[in-house]
Amino acid sequence: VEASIPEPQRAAWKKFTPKPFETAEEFNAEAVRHIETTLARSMYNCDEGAAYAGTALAFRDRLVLDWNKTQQAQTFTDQKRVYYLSLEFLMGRALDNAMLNIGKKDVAVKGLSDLGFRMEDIISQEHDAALGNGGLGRLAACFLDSMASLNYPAWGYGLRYRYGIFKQEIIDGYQVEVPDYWLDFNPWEFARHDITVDVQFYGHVSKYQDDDGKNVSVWEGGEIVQACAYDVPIAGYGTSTVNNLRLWGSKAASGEFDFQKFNSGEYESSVADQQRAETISAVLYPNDNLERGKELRLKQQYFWCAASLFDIVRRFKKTQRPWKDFPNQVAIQLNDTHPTMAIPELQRILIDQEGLDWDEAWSIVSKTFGYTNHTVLPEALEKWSVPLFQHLLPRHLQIIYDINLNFLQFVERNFPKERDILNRVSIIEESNPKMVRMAYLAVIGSHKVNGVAELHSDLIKTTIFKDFVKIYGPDKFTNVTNGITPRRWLHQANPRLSELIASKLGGYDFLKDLTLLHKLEAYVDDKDFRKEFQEIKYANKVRLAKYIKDTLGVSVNPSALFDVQVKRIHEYKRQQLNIFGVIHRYLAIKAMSPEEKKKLAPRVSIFGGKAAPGYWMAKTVIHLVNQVGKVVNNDKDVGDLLKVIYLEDYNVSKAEIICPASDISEHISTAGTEASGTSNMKFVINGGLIIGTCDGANIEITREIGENNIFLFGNLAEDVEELRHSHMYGTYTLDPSLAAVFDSIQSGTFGDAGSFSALVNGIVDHGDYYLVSDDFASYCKTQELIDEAYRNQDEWLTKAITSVARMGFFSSDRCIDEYAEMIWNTEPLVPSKDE
Ligand code: Z2T
Repeated sequence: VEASIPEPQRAAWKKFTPKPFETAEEFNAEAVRHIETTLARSMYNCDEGAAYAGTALAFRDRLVLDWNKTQQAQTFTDQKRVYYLSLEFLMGRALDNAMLNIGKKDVAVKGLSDLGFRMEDIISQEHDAALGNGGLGRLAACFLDSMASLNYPAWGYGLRYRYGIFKQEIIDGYQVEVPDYWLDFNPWEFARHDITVDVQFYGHVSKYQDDDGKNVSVWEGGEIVQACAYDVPIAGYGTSTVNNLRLWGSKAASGEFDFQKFNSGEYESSVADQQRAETISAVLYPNDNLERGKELRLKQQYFWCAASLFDIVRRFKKTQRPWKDFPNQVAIQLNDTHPTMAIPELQRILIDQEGLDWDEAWSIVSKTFGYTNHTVLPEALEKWSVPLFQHLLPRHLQIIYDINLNFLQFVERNFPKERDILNRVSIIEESNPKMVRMAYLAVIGSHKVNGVAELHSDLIKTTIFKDFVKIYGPDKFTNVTNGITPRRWLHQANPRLSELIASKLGGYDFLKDLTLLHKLEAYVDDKDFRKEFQEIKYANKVRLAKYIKDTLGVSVNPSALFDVQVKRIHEYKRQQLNIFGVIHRYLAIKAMSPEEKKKLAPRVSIFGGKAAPGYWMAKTVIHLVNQVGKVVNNDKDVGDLLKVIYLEDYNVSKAEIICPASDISEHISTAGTEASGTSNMKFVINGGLIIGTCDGANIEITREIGENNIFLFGNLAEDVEELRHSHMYGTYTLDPSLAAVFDSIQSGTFGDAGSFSALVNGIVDHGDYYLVSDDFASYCKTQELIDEAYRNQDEWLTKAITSVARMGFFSSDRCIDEYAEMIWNTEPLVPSKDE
């Protein structure tokens, strides 16, 4: 309050409130001013990078004015806020998104062209903000977009990694990782040097009795690391709401600690302390669906949770409400188990610092949190060793033991006859060393738990959380099927398609209510519409073909069927099934007569995606795809009929070029392993068809678009367990055409056979855990159906248009409304039109 301008002086202030630009001229005035002053450059050294910076700063100014107002209004009305805690926010580029959300892109296009620049060139200057691995991180980014667009008072909390996900180079067919230092120039963040939180690690716990004879625990000693806030404005589409994404950077705590060392001549060791502290927020762990139990990762998690909770509690305390109001004012969503430390941290704040009793505190805690699970893969479920925990966070370990004790007593009272259940549901796994099971802690500390697609939400109830359904009843568990923001994934990535849709639907309302797309079905037989739709797909393929030519030097025919699989490389996602299918096709082409060849639709198989640096099998798959490409692309017998492309460094901005350019995309995980998948949605909404297994959101996509419009194949989730069992104990015969593929690999067709033996042996000798052989025949058969379907371009087009029209369900706006209604109990705060 002391910081605010006194009433009598406010008129003077208001007179100088900056006016946002409206015209191309006014935009240029701002951009040029920024280039000349903020950047200290002139027209004699204004390259595209400088023009990007000037454009970004001009738009940033507009954003900041609305941001200030939004935050002010949210504080003033003091409604319930949502806090989305995620270790990953895979934002991609911000400029185009900002221009489209604000609605002034046309003005900037005109202005920049007056200065001699083309908008595409300027947009492509921006470095992706790649603070995430894949689906989980991109989902968080789509959710931020939707929460702002729907006017929910919501903040994201994350870590400000100095290095995002590594950049991938393909050298001699192998993945090479290059560090992604992205902060050289980032106009989208604001360092809040005044907003810091001290975070404690290590030390020990002492017990005292206070004056009332109450036991108090005090966490003492250890070391302090400082969290510094960096804020990123998150603009909504077609609204003035601008929410906040707060990212924490780590620094050595300033003050006596440092100072003492400095004065006693330990300058070097104080520099070392500084560097050790900064290490906490230095790098994003590059694993998707894998947890390796590293101490630094636990440090990251606690650092970020402690800083965020302190900040949230500080904001709540300013309202001077009683503690029991906390869950009515604050909803915290845990994006997977990574932020689970927020649960014992809030309990610790309430009992150790605010003096609440355990039960009162726990009732507040367990009403505040919701937990979203994103995987059932056992290797991705987080467990921390108790000794590590004890060392790093001794007080939190005690609190977790107490949470566990209370929980187990509750279970024992309710299930007195069941001996095993206590062992099964205990937060502490009685292994050597003992482990803290974070998913169980998240379930116990939250009021709702959700999966991310119907099948996945059913699976968590029958597998990993089965006992908890029995204990709490089924209502604690729910489903929110994932979605994507149509702003980035349709309007921004595919402006021509968006424009075509708008021309038929009478405007862009569908970008805020995606179910309006259903009206497109009326145009499925409209000649002009069909022609334009088809031309747009072709133009997008031409753009991708040019990109492939420019980056890889390979010419691909834009009339060929573009078959795309881009996602993290993982055995469960089965890129190996795809490349074995490609080899099968190659062998078939080699054996074809000229007549047969004439009937075959030319294909371009496009792969892209990063392997975790330590994931050797995934790297082998990348190598195989590249080796196959080398052979196939240079085989005169094949010509245009088949090309195999590996796109380097797949990321968000590349996805924006790739998704609109596919005819078929592949979503072919072993049934029951892909929790949802979200790129499937991005491809279909851009007029591509998909080949997929009955897994994750594929099932609901089928329900929505109709089974005639999707190519499904393979075994069902319910049969996976038995099939795996039969591999190990039954008689197992390798699919014969897969055997032929393996023969060609082993005879050295694609280079040294030894390089790929682990890949082959995993299937032939080691149980084929991901059921590649079981699904191979069905996969190849379905690929033939696709060849046939593609020959009938008219029918293909009908399928594509119908599918787009039926994708309304998959907007992340729908997800956010469901979370708000079922889990957060929050309402939008619609901004007022006036000042
Ligand atoms: C991730 O991207 C996903 C799940 C994880 O579980 C971790 C990461 Cl980094 C811990 C993905 C799922 O694999 C995918 O099916 C889902 O669509 C996505 O999260 C968003 O829910």
